[in-house]
Amino acid sequence: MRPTAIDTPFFEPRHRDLAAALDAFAAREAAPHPHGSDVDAACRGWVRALGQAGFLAHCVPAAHGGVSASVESRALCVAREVLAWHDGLADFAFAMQGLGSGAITLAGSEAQRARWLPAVARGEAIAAFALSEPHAGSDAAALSTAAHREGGGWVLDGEKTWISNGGIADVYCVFARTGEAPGARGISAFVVPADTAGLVVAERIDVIAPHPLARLVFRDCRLPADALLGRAGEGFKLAMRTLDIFRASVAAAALGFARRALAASVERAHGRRMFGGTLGDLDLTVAALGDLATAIDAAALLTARAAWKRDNGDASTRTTREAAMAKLAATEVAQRAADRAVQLHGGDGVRAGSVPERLYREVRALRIYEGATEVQRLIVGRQTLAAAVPPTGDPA
Ligand code: COS
Repeated sequence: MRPTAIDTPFFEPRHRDLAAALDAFAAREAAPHPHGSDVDAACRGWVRALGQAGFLAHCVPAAHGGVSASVESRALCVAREVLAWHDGLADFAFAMQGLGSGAITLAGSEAQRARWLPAVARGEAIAAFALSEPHAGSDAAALSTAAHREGGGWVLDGEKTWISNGGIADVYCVFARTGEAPGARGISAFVVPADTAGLVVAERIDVIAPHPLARLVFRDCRLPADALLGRAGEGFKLAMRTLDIFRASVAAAALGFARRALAASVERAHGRRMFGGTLGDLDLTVAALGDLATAIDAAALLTARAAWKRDNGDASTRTTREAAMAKLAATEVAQRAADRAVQLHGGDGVRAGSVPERLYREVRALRIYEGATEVQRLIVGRQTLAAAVPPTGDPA
């Protein structure tokens, strides 16, 4: 497959080369992993293979084993669209290496970066991002896992849930309340190796598109002073900056699923005979596919814009709004595309193991994780309101 917007000016020849290399790699490596199979082993296998082939190097900066000086959003997007088209677990394995290590890339000390990033890039260490809690999902600033200073280090207590790579990760970036101020300004980030005493994988969580996922408990979990990631009290902003990068890439993964669903629908429309013609002869089918193709292209352009703007900005460039729009549009159209593929396949669309059935399960979580659709609407809506009525009273 070729990423939807790859031939627009947002992308460069090296992105087209990356897409072609990954497409060949994924076509070779993709294998079915039915519900009940060993998802940990499959995920580890993808991490190892992606690392050995050099693709995970796109998840970290060049100074620590990566490809570009700073992690390039367009490369992440290209990789995720291609991988998702082939295999949701391959996309997951790739993306979580980036998300899990993203806060270390953005704010880690030289020692933290040197310890973890090259190993993440080689696929020798698995990383995880631990923000969500049982009572703090969309309202991330309400998190209650706490860290306090003691004996020159930190003690972490609390619970995290829905942690991707939970149970197989070697390192977790954990966000905890440190109390410098109420709310978002009183949160800090920590690098917590998986073998730290007091960190327990309390529950493995099974979901409709299985991947390693867990609830973690921290009980009297003692960390050295240098486990602090970035500055104390700036953990919430660090989490948001990390999500700004990866939300656009979730959009790209959604495009991969959407394109695969559209391809399956087109194949079905051509091949399914009915009413003396084919399914594709029916105006209802034509219109539905037209709507989907348009919405997919629109989402692809939003995604490319978000990634391009970040890659072409400086450290102060915020792409929160663009990334939110991209994630919102792409994940919603992916859901519609998967649903349409199921509908056009009729009974075959709900047969366990069929492409539409797999896509239908795979796309659902994308509208929830890394900021639910409602959070993206909130972000875009708030910024729209702020822009329309500037506090100075000047025209927008
Ligand atoms: N980059 C840098 N700073 C950011 C930021 C960003 N993208 N987003 C917010 N901030 C800053 C704000 O500027 C503000 O700073 P000041 O206190 O200095 O003004 C601070 O962070 C708090 O921001 P805000 O008031 O907007 O926070 P809210 O509590 O209202 O939360 C949402 C905003 C809902 C957008 C946020 O909680 C969110 O993204 N929730 C979803 C979390 C999520 O994605 N979870 C999934 C985890 S991975 S599966």
